[in-house]
Parts: sequence; C-alpha cells; structure tokens
Amino acid sequence: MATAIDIWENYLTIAKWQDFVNGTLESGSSSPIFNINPNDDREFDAIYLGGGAAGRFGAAYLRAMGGRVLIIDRWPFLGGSCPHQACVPHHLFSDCAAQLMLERTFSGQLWFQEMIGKTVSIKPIVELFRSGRTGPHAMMNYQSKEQLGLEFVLNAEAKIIDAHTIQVNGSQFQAKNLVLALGAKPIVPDVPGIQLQGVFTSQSLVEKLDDEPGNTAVVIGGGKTAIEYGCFFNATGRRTIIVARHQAMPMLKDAESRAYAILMMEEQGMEFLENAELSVIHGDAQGKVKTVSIKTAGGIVNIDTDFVFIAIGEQANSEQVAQTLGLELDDKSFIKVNRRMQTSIANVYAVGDVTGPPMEMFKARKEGVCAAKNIMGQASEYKAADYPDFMHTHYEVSWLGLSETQARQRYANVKILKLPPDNPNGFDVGLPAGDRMMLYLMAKPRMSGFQKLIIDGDTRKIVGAIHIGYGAKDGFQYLNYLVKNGLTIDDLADMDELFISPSYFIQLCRLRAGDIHFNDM
Ligand code: FAD
Ligand code: COM
Repeated sequence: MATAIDIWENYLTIAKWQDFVNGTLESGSSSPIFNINPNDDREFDAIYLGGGAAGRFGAAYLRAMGGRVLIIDRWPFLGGSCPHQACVPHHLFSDCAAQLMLERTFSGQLWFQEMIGKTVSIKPIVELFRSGRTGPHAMMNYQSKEQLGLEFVLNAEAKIIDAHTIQVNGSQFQAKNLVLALGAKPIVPDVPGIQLQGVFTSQSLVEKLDDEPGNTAVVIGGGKTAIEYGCFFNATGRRTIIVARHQAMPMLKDAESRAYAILMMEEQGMEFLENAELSVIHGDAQGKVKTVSIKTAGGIVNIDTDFVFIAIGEQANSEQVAQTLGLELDDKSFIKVNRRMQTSIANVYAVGDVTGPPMEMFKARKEGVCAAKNIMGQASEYKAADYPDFMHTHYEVSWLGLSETQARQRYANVKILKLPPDNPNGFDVGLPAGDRMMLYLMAKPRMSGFQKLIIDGDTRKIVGAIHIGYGAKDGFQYLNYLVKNGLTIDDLADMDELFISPSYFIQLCRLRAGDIHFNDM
C-alpha cells in the first residue's frame, strides 16, 4: 500500500499542479492523491469510476445539483484520455498537417522555406506534446478542485468490490450509486509481428515513440484516427499508405464531398489500399518492423517500412466490471445501458466511451450529466442522435444532417447550393475560401475547399451541410441546433454574415431565397 497524499487543505495553483503532475508521471509514483472533505459526513450519492470527460462532467453536474460525489481515476489528473492521448494530440498533429500542407504548397515561394525533399521529424513533435500536455492536466485539476469543489482520488486504480463499494489503495468507499466512466482503449489486432518495435497505436505513439520513424508509414484502418494521423505522417514528408478493410473515410456520407476530401489527400501523396487487411508484420534481427504484408483482392502486397500505425477502433475498459458485477455487455464488450444510462444493475450507471460509439466528447460529457440527473432524482434520457460531426484530413471536414443521396431518398425536391458550383473546371475554382485559405485561393484555387448545403425544396428546410476547409467547425455546432429546429433557406438568408467567413451558406441562401421555386446553385 503506497502512502497517500492528502491535499484537501492545500490550495494548489495551476503551476503547482503542473509540477505535481509532471513529477508524478516522470517518477511513476504510485502514491494516491486524496482530495476528500473530512468534514462532510454525508454518504456519497455516486462514485464516478474514471475522471475523463464523462466522469468529470457528470460529477460536476451532480455536485452542482446538491449531491455528494467522488471521482476515482488511475491517472494523477482529471480530464481522462482527451488531453493525455486522444483529442489534444490529434488536434496538435492535425494543426501540423495543415501548416505543413501550406508550407509544401508554397515551398520556396514568398517567405516559405524550401520543403522539397524535406522530411519533418515526428519525434520532437511528440515530445513537445508530452511536455506540454501537463498544462491542460493542471488546469483540469485546478478547475475541478478550486472552482467546482469536486472530491476525488487520483493516481489510484479503483477496484470494484460490489455495486456499492470501491476499494482504492486498501481503503473502501461506499456510495448509493456507481457510475462507470472507464473509457476505452485502441483495439490491437492479433496478427503475427504485432509486438515488434515500430508498431504503434494512438496511445503508444504519444507514450513510447523514442525512435524517429523512417520514410514510410503504413496506417491500418480507414476511420477518423487512421486518416487524421495518416495525414499528419504524410504532411511530414513520409510516404503514407492507408489500409482500409472496406472504404476509407466512410463516415463522410456525401459522395461528392468525400471525393473532394480523398482527391485532396491523394494530391498530397496519400495512398489508399481499400478492401485490404493487415496480414503479417515482419521484423528484422533486432525485433524491429521491416516489412508489412497486406492482403488485397489482387493478392498480398508487401511494403517495406519501420513504422506501422494501428487505428482499427476502440474497445471498452469493461473487463473488470464484467467479472465483478456480471453486467450485460454487447457483442463488442461495450456496457449495455438504457437511455437513463443504467446498466443491467439499476444503481450502476455507465457513461462515455465504455458504452460504445459514437466515441465523441460531447456524448461522453452528456451521458455523464444524464446519469447525474437520474441519480439526483431528475428523470432524464439521452441517446446521441442528429449530432454534427467533424474530422481532419489536412483540412478540417465538418458535416451535419443528411448526405445528398440520403436527402434524395427521403425528399422529392432536393436543392443544392454549393461551392464550387458544377462547372467545366471541376474543383479547379477558387471558392469557397476564407480565413487560412486565401493563399490557396490565389495560387492553387482547387485547394481552397468544398462546401454544400442540402435543402428540401418543398419545405425550404436545410437538411444537410458539409464544409471542407478551415474555420467552419465552430459554426457547425450552432448550425446543427438550428437545423434540428427547422432552419429554412429564408432564415439563413436573414442572418448577418461576418464576411469573409469560411462557409458561404448565408449569402448563397440570400441569393436564392427570393425565388419561391429556387434552383440549384
Ligand atoms: P476517458 O477520457 O478515457 O476516461 C476514462 C478514465 O477512466 C481515464 O481517465 C482512466 O484513467 C480511468 N480509468 C479506467 N480504468 C480505471 C480504473 N480501474 N481505476 C481508476 N480509473 C480508471 N472526441 C472528440 O469529440 N473530438 C476529438 O477531436 C477526438 N479526438 C480523438 C482522437 C483520438 C486519437 C481518440 C482515440 C479519440 C478521440 N476522441 C475525440 C474521442 C474522445 O477522446 C473520447 O470520446 C472521450 O475522451 C471519452 O471520454 P470518457 O470519459 O468516456 O473516457
Ligand atoms: C477536456 C477534458 S480535454 S474534460 O472533458 O474537460 O474533462
């Protein structure tokens, strides 16, 4: 049993927290950090197991409703995988990819350095992340303790004893309810050679990369993480091959938008092997990756590389709860919950990635809050649906609602407003374009983005929107809310645009809205 550090009486500044988290991570200390109010003798309404997005937001809400809540996390910080291994490194790498695409496009022109033949090192970027991530960690701890008044135990593995009891470092805690917010981890396929040096997942890349990868990256998977990290590897100047079991980037349903996104990736040199599967990873005498064999419809393709990135999905951290509590799991081992976030045991809730897709922050946080409300007696239901979505290529790709094909299946009179419009030059037109795209607009118009608004011409309601470029993602959060509430072309036409803005939806609508029987544009 390690000696616990009690911090309840201590005020820790953000800087102090950062030192503390840095020190704990670097030393590998196993001393738990206790922040529990000794003067509150109420029973805990809930223990949140896991203090990531789902646990931290749920616990904060429960406390705000007047309840008593404890969070337990095995990391020395709150916030979970997002700032440590997931969204934050993803956004750093995607920022680098966007910046590097700009630098390569303008290599040797204007003030841009010569980039031809240059490979950018990945390792220093990973190291930069590793040293910088404790800033957000410190912020989450400070906010949780000093501003939200949360009670927590950090740097300690939680062991479930029964549906009301948790054991941490030899101490037991009782609660009326348990909320399992244990998250998920990358799936690692069982193929020969998977243990070789040079095989990484999104987690191990940021924790363990200690050799600079060579000139070829093989990415296994065609989903968000595969494409996002693949575009980063490609932008650093490496040959990058995406190996997708079916289609790459299937989540972007609009065929024309997807075609633009894929074309722009191909023009950056990305290669795609679709309907293909990782077969064997071959190593050299030192135990390092040497060649990867991919099974394709045309036979085995061998690729020489020392760097394989696995991104084929996530699996729930549900083993312990399945064993100790005997909870019902689905066929992929995600914990089954009803719309109140209750598992098969009524006082045990599960929230966030541990309950399965969509694996997104808003869903984790909202599920955490939904459980809190139910625990505090406010009946609440949640099921993620009709949400806006996004991912990165070298661009930011945002979408909401239906694709054009889906809309045509549902509505008889679909109208499309898009940029560039259908025209003989294809994509080779300098619109859209907006912030961060003006250089492309002038010099490489085809790279200036793509966007589409899909409208039911009869009701005049917006039913779908897609934007590929930069800067529109923020707006999609709000646009989706309006679309769900029946936003029409006329409503959009009446809004005030901040011209030039990256999505031209408002002005396109205003140009068309005067015509009762408007046409595509
Ligand atoms: P987590 O944040 O993983 O929290 C689970 C917590 O449980 C962890 O802190 C862990 O330490 C703790 N824990 C587990 N077992 C125990 C135990 N036995 N005892 C104590 N503690 C335990 N989503 C977005 O919305 N935007 C993005 O840009 C985005 N990018 C992503 C990029 C990548 C590479 C990945 C993999 C995911 C990304 N996601 C993104 C998804 C997002 O990160 C997750 O949906 C979100 O972090 C899930 O939160 P959670 O609270 O359910 O799980
Ligand atoms: C964000 C982590 S990086 S949390 O959702 O605010 O806890």
